[in-house]
Amino acid sequence: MRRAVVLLGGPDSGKTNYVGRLWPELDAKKGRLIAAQQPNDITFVLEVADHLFSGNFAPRSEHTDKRRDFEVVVADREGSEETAIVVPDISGELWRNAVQDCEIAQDWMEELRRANGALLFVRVGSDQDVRPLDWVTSQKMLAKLGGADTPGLPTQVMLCELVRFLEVTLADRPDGSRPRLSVVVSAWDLVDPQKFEEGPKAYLQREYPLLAGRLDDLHRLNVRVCGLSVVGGDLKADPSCRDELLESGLDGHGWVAAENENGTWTKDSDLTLPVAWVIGR
Ligand SMILES: Nc1nc2c(ncn2[C@@H]2O[C@H](COP(=O)(O)OP(=O)(O)OP(=O)(O)O)[C@@H](O)[C@H]2O)c(=O)[nH]1
Ligand SMILES: [Mg+2]
Repeated sequence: MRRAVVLLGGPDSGKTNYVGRLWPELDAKKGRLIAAQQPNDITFVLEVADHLFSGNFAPRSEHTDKRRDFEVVVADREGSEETAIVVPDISGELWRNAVQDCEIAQDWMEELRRANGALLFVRVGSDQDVRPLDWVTSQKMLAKLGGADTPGLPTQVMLCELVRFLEVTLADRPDGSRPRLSVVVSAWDLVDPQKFEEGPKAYLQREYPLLAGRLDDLHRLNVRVCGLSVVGGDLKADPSCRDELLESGLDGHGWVAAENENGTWTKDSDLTLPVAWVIGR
């Protein structure tokens, strides 16, 4: 069976680094999902993984108008039926343009229709995050600028629109149940212990209240929120995380913050979790 899992999110939201980390995780065969066959062409994924292996985050996919697909056949560890998953990595710039112009290219539209699940990325501490401006102040500012430079589309407005795309396009799952959406708050290693404890849902409520409200009110999609750290720390600011990685490789580095039944959050070392849930039974 072939399933598409769509990866969406604004610029700099962590999509590419996740795809690059997902492959070594599937290949290590320790998580809920394992690679069942060697994929055909994964040059782009290997390139991203190489950055991580050498102790750096992979650079953003700015100005690439080509989508890059990661296709792999997976199974769960009990050796259930194999599922081919296709994870297209499209740059956040293109997603943002699609929202701004109210237009999605035909081939993505078809991909979304075929997909029965998606991962929506939001990142902690991104300088690409666009905040809604105070209306009065921004009017004054715009008047001063002569209206030349309009502020960009606020990130949470863009995210709400992406959720709407998903609502109208994603197909029901083969068993007739609602399509699933994993909302992934990436770079979750950057938050302090208290924020970690409150969890990524509370983070969304505080930082992107419009999006959080929208997610609470979704009837068509089954939503789960998680936090993500692709290597367990910040390779740019934390030399010890980098050294450890260089010494012992990717295996065992990185985690997903998942919600327990009692509402607490814990780290799960299985990085396939957001995808496993989306395609799982
Ligand atoms: N600390 C930390 N930073 C991360 C993590 N994942 C991604 N980042 C940071 O986020 C930046 C953007 O990540 P990308 O994977 O390039 O994001 P993207 O969504 O593919 O961005 P576009 O290609 O522009 O759409 C990286 O360069 C890192 O600086 C993480 O797990 N932890
Ligand atoms: Mg990218």
